[in-house]
Amino acid sequence: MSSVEPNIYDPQQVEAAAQKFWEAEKAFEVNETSDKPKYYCLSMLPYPSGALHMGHVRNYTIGDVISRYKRMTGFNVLQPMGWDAFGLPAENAAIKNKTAPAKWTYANIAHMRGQFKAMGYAIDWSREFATCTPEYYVHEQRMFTRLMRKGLAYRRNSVVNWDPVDNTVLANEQVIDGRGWRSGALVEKREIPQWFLRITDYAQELLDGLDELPGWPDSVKTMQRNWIGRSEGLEIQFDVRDLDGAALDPLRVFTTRPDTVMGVSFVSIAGEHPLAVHAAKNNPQLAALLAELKQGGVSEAELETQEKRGMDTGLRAIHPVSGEQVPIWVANFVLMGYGTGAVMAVPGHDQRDFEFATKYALPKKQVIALKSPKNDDERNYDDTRWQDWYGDKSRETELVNSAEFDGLDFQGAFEALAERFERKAQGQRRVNYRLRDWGVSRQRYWGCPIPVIYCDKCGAVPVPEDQLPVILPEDVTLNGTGSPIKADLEWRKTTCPDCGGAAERETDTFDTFMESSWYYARYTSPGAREAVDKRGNYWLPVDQYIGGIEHAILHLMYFRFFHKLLRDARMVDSNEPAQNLLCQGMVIAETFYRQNSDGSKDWFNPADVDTVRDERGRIIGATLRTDGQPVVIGGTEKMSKSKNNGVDPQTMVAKYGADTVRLFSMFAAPPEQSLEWNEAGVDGMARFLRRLWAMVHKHVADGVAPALDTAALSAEQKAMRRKTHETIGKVSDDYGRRHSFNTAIAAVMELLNALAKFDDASVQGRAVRQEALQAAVLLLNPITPHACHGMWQLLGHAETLLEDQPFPQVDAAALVKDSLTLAVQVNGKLRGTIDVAADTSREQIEVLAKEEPNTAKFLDGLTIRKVIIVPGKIVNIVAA
Ligand code: ANZ
Ligand code: ZN
Repeated sequence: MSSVEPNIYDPQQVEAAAQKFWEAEKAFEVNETSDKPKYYCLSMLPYPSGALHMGHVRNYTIGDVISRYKRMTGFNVLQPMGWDAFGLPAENAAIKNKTAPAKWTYANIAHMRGQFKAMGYAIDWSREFATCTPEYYVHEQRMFTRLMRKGLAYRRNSVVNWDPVDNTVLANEQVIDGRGWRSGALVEKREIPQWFLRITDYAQELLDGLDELPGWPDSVKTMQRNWIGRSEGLEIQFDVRDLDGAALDPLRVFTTRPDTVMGVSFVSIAGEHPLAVHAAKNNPQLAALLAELKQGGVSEAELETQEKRGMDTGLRAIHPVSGEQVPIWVANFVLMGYGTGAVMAVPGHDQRDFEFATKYALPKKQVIALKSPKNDDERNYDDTRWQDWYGDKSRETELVNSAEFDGLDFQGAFEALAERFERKAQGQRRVNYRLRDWGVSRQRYWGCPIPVIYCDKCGAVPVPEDQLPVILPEDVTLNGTGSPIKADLEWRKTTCPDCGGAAERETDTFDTFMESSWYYARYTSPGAREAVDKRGNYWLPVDQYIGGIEHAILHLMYFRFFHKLLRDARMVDSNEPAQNLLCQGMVIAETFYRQNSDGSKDWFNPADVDTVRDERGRIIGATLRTDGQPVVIGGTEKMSKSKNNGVDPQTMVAKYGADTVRLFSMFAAPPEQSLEWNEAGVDGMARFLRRLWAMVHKHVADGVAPALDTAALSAEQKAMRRKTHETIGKVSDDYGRRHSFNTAIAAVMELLNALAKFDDASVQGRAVRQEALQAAVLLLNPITPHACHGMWQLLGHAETLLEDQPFPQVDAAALVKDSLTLAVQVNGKLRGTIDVAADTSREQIEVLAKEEPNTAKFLDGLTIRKVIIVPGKIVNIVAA
């Protein structure tokens, strides 16, 4: 019992001792030679912003609890950690603090690593990496050049935000109300060449793969499905006539509703559509509109809400069925990047077309009707109620005013029209995805250099593998008006790998989502010459992934995409990177403020406010500690800088110890739900740990407990022992299957309450107590590993790694009840309970039930018709 001071619980000392032991033992370093089954538990890697916040604490504590539990139940557990170290905040901090982003980042990592270690996470630190080091990103660059050669990476023009004063490209988050964050200049849209990864090639597989992920939350899978946005439809060809009636190249539209084709009264095209550009050549008014449409937002949300605008191009389309001529209009809601950039407009049945046609007085026509209308309202089409015929999928509809297609339902019409257009070579079935190729170029400095060389003769050439990595210079100064490598002509200058002529390097860097798309694989193969080696197939897929729901779409999509790229490069065997996903809820806290005369608010940190609570724990009064004057209670919000309601984990750890912080963050809420931080609750957790420690200490003060003899136990001892084993059963299920850590903790608390009442100093009484305390320590170990490390020694064991102790097992014999509690009902209503010996006869149970005082009262004056006994549970007396 080397390092543990047994009398009182001293978290600082206990935690330092446990951490020292783990470190010396290299307790959590793992390899692939174990004969145990592997378990890869991964938490999303943090951005090294400077300090650990409570969101991190919650995320990594969940991962740590699962990791330690799995290790105790016989798995070879990998829990790694690294740093998502590239990104914009480092550039901003560098400008503000006049330092280099690299220096700021590495300093933050050093600081945060210390904070992580103080939390006692069971991490294999030998695998740690920062994604901003060449040793890491060389693999990313190599992968990219291979994707280029495969045609999966390509370059095309795409729109960026341009700050005309700072002469720089801005990230979306640097555009505030349409203006540059530093210069305040109105931001312009500019088209520049950028690199893309062909994720759309994997759209169907990314969609289908979701069906193979039963361990992912449905909400995440739904978001991914919507993001991929698969729609089945037809591409239909319309012949086109120029202003003078001459034939132009035909136009193609994509529609998911070919059944409405006879309702087409015009065609809408995007402003960038070639036909629009053609028509604008001799039409200055139209040209002006096209120029205007280029400005402004390109997000779908903006397009949905924008006022509909457009103009007749004067061109005409020939309806592919009726042969009629319909006008071609430019419309601001048609996206060039989706489908074909052209829409067959059906204002009788589509909302946007309806709004557009109403504004420009274009004809509307009904072609869909309800099959069995209930009244005249439903029978008589009225174009102000187009939704009635469009939105209601529950009603059967049929085609009308559609010549030979009349009477068909949606599916019938779809098939008939698809067949007709395909036969006449006027169209074909097509599947479209909303998913776009992933633009990976960023015009920022602090990112992984894109490994491409531009040669006047050879074009864009991938950097040869033996010339990788392309190293980002770290010793730079940032002035905020552009990337230092763009300004560094020496760095840019190089020779063409193909022709040997003078050439220039690409100065854009990768989107930082690139680094976080494959880091999970790198952890499996530290030091490997390629991104992953055969160790990848030992550890992958990840068994449990844990992170924030804010990553439900982008990160998790890219992560799945990269796994498929690695698979297709024969680096891993599996199809999906992670089998189970847990998205933890937010950490929230009360907010407090005072309103200034100008309407602005001063926010006060909860640590600086004294509160009064009602009997239900709700805050009903609050005063600022420094002046004693009231502050306004603002309600609970996600912890954030803007509301100044963050609680610093380091302060909490210094005050209470890491175990208390871990315990509170697991106890206060189930992992998926919001967790409200309140210090009274933290205090309660600290008291609980002190009490447990004291119980252990008091128990061992009388010397080592004798061996348990299960045959020699009294009824009370048996009952206490049953409680211990019921608790083991419940906690195992809560940890392993349900991830319900709060109820696991509550169960151990209950066990200790029972133990506190178990006042039995006899030989077997002490043995029963020893078993219960040992179980409690092992059960809590995943959550409060330092205190448990210490208490295990108090209980008479040598200092050891509790993760290598087997998790307590339920002794089925201990669960058998000598006596049973039965509910007694009269006509199905609960009237009382009786305790009976387990072997009591049915007849005897009937007698006891009828004699139960409250039951007897209800039976008074009634005749008993029947007694139904559900063994071990209920006695129901039927009486009238
Ligand atoms: C005729 C029609 C009639 C349509 C009707 C809808 C309802 P999803 O399901 O999202 O794939 N569309 C096609 N390309 C477009 C583009 N580039 N910009 C804007 N809208 C476009 O949507 C497919 C539907 O969106 C297509 O079906 C088309 O309008 C429109 F009662 O064609 B529909
Ligand atoms: Zn060349």
